[in-house]
Amino acid sequence: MTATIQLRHLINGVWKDGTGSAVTSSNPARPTETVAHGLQASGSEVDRAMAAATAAKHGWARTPAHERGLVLLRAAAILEQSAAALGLELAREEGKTLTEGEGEVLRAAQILRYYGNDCDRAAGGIYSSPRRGETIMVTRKPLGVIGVVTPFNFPIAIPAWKIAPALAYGNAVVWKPASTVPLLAMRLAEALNSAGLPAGVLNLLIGPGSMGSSIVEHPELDGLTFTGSTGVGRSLASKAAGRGVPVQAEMGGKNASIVLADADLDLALDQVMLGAFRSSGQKCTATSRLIVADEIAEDFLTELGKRAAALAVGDPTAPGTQMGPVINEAARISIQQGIDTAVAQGADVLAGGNPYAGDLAAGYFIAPTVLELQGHRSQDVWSQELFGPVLSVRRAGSTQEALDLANDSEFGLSAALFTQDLTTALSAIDEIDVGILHVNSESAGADPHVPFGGAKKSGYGPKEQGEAAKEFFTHSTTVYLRGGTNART
Ligand code: UN1
Repeated sequence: MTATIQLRHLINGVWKDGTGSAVTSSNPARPTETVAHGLQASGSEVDRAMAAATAAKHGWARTPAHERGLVLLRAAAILEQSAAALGLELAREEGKTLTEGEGEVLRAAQILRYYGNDCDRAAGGIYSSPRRGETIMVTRKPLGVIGVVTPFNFPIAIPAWKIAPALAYGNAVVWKPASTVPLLAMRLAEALNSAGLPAGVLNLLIGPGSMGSSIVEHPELDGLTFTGSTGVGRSLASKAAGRGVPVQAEMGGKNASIVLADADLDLALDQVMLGAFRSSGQKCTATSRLIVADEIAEDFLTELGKRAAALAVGDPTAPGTQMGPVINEAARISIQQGIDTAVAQGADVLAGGNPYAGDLAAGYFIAPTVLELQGHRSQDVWSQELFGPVLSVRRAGSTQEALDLANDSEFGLSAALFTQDLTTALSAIDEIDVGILHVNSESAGADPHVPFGGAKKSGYGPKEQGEAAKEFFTHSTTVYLRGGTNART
């Protein structure tokens, strides 16, 4: 039995107990086991955090970018040194496997390194002027105070990919993580704090969902970055936009994998399994729809059903476990309801489908589920994001039909296409309407130096990562620069 950890908030460089109601994070594999416990922040703490960030923002903006970068690089080293311990805490608090948990901590470190190093790269641009004796220069300045609202499913990597660029480009941050994963939030804030971040530059508030609105409605807010559910994202985005505050919201996905007849089927099986079931399907980039070419469907789906049924589901901290629980009871209930509705609407169950009995029934486990949908009747499980280990399948009679089915969604975050035919791949790149397309790899995954974000209803505002992050977290000043005399040559 591991001791319960005390949750605190970081406000103006000081760790403080909250003054709101109790908050507990528990192990979703064994819900009676408390991981961390404390008191939530309340409205007065939001005010103090915003005031601290506002007071700190000018000093941080004026700190040489190289020095800001060094803080991020030191924080990356701290995470790397403690990856095994933090990976275990992540698995206990969020429920992904130990391997995935440790991998996520290292990914957060990689993100911090990318932005830490980016502080020593180009800070703007120089353009030629149509006028003699003049140069046009574009410089970048931080927005100011950024509100960061993050989801449960990547408790440390998603915060890192928002907070690292916000800080690298000179902003101060007020951060509200999902209240189900406060411990990992504290760990990232601790790493940045120990790395030498000045007081007030990063403030962490653990609080209820409504705290997102308090942050967005705060008069001192200069920008908002959000990842999470479509409903919350749209509500926060509309509040921010209504106040003229720049906003970036990363929301839902209903990502398709297409397996064509000429694909390497073994590769496709491996990748579809990873895309659908890693992190218990709780990624906005997870594969939740599968489209299989008619010619190969029978054998492919039989093998897929077998592999899904054979996944080792259980305690995510136990060696050998391939899939852990979902985050909480509400998620377990809504995902199981989604499965039950699909079955009632005529789906064939190729794997999973039923709630667990026995040991696993005590945790928030959902069986890896593969549902084949018949014909083209409308089915909720085809269109609605369940955010769990549930894969719905349709067969396609032609490549064109497969591509049309992939586009049959209000969302457009990611997709995966399995084919060995370059001509087909090239035309699919044009036709599939998504922000991220994987050719012959799973639908999830993201690198810090390239744009991340969706098409259609998956996102609102600019993309994340790489140059896109620099665009979002700064504004530009175009400088028409001439010498100070009349002698223009
Ligand atoms: C990934 O695909 O590895 O919330 C990252 C999410 C995404 C991140 C996905 N914003 O799942």
